[in-house]
Amino acid sequence: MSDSFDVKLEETVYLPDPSIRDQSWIGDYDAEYQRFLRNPDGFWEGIADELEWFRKWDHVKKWNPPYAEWFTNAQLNITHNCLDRHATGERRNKVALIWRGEKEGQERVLTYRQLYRQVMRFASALTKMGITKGDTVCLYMPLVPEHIVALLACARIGAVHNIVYGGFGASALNARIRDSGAKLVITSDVGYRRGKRVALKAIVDEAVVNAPTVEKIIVLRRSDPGPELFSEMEVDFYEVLESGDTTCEAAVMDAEDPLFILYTSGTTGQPKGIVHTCGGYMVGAYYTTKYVFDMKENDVHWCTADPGWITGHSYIVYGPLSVGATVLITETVPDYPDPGIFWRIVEDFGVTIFYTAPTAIRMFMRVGEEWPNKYNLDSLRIIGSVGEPLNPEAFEWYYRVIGKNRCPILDTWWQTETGMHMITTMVGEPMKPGFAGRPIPGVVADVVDAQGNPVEPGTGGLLVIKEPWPAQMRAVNNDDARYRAYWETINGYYTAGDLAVKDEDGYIMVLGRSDDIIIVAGHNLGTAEVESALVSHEAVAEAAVIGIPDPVKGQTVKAFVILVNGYTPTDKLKSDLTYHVRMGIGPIAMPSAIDFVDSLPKTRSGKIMRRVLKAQELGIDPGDISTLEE
Ligand code: 6R9
Repeated sequence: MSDSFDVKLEETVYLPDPSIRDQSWIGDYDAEYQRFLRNPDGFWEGIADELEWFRKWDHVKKWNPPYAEWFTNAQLNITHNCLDRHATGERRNKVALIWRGEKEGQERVLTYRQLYRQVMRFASALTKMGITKGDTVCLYMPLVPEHIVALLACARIGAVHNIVYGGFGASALNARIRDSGAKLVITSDVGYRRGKRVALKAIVDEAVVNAPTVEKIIVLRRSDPGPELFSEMEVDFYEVLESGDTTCEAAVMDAEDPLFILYTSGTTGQPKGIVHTCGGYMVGAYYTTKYVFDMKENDVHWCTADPGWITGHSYIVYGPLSVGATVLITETVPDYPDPGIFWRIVEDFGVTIFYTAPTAIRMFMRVGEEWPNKYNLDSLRIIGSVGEPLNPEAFEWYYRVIGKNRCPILDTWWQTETGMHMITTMVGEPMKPGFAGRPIPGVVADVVDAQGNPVEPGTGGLLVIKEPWPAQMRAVNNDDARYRAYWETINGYYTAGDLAVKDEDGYIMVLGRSDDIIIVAGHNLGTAEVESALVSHEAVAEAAVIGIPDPVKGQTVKAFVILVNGYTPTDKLKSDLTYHVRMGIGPIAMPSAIDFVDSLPKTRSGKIMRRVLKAQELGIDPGDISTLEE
């Protein structure tokens, strides 16, 4: 891990209209932050009290480092707060979910009452199938309302959901099913992407071979005519739904019962199954949705992520629904049928809060402002970014062209592990392009050296969180050592694995990963996962991958490959290997370049020094290479 280093900071400040702060839920950031510092447990208790519990807590938190419990002995069900609370009250006929397909006119709308009833019905049906509290259910679905119904139904009965992004291939899906021990897989015959069908069920068929825990597969049939279901294991989504009773009480969950497992890329070995629990996660997702997005009753919230990522869990589903908002979901990608499609959707549905990734913003910049300028974006109130650093050029473009110099930009830094936003510039506060901002009230973040000492403003270091927070992960599934490593690497602080720098005002700029994770278009990939996909090809003896800068995707994968004796380096082999990675992990992991090499730089202990490859590639100083083998 790198120690501290100097960073040149150039700052521009954008001052929002004072009315934004006056009308915001958060009000005065500094006062709120001080209020939190004076009484952290009291602060979180106040937030938790805004929600409904079946039984309240004995303690706000118990912190036995590195193990945390939040809201001990409290009882709740997150779906009660996302559904019952609204559907049995004044929001019953409020629109909960708007779905827009790829084609204009493909629209579905579900009110809170309708969503509530569908979820209960599906939850009841799952119970009848033998799914009970604590069972794991894997969801591998396109972004359609049934996806949201299925995941909420799991939460309603206390089944632990594991959502796997539909862009992952069979071997990645298999690894996740096996590690989580899923009993049931819920999928769809196809998804639609850029006008083409993506066969999801075919990938599930391959992934469940050698996955002995899987007993049933529920298939949502979207194509017409739908595929036949052959095996005993397979059941139709709507037949299942119809077999359910019209009501289904929410299971009484302990605050510390698991709610979901979500896999994120590990630096070494297999992806890590991050475990989140019911109580603390609910409070964190609710708090940040309401106070960071400043979500109000009439907002139409569009987070362009997929439920397969943490961003989708927290800011498509649990956060906005717990607040009682109207949520837009769509299968649409940003550049099909043309790069104006997102702005057209904003205009058509009157989106007020728009949350996307820097990679999309950079793509929009490249195609030009004539696309957004064709549409009326007056409904927008707040625009956000997540997934990687939002570089100042992209910030400025986003602020001017999309936000019309009027909407605050929320550049939100957080992780699968944190479950909720951690660092941003709260609405109404001065914004600094390139800087995510300051820790939100409730979070204590800092930039430190390898020993844990805070570094001076302008000096780069490691981003850490110093105090526990409710939505923190509780475990890495089946791997306590990897869980402990987060808290035990630097002085008992939570190590995020990111490099960062602070300025004099405490604003934090996130510089990128300090470890072996590559972020392609906002999606995290572990170098190890891509390398093992390459090595699984018969021609590959050894492989190393690095992230190289890409103007649109942030980074892309470059691979260095040593061939097995007897294989010849050809362009054909390059495309075979690219295809092989695509099938194994998915399109996002496909190398943009492959070099055939005779050897790889390694440490004496045999670890590949990707840093050296990277330095060579970028023509920069590789730093300390004393551990490099001959
Ligand atoms: C929410 C999410 C986490 C990693 C994180 C960091 C990068 C996320 C960022 C950002 C700079 C931001 N990251 N948001 N970097 N500025 N606003 O993306 O979770 O998929 O687990 O990725 O993404 O490197 O450590 P996850």
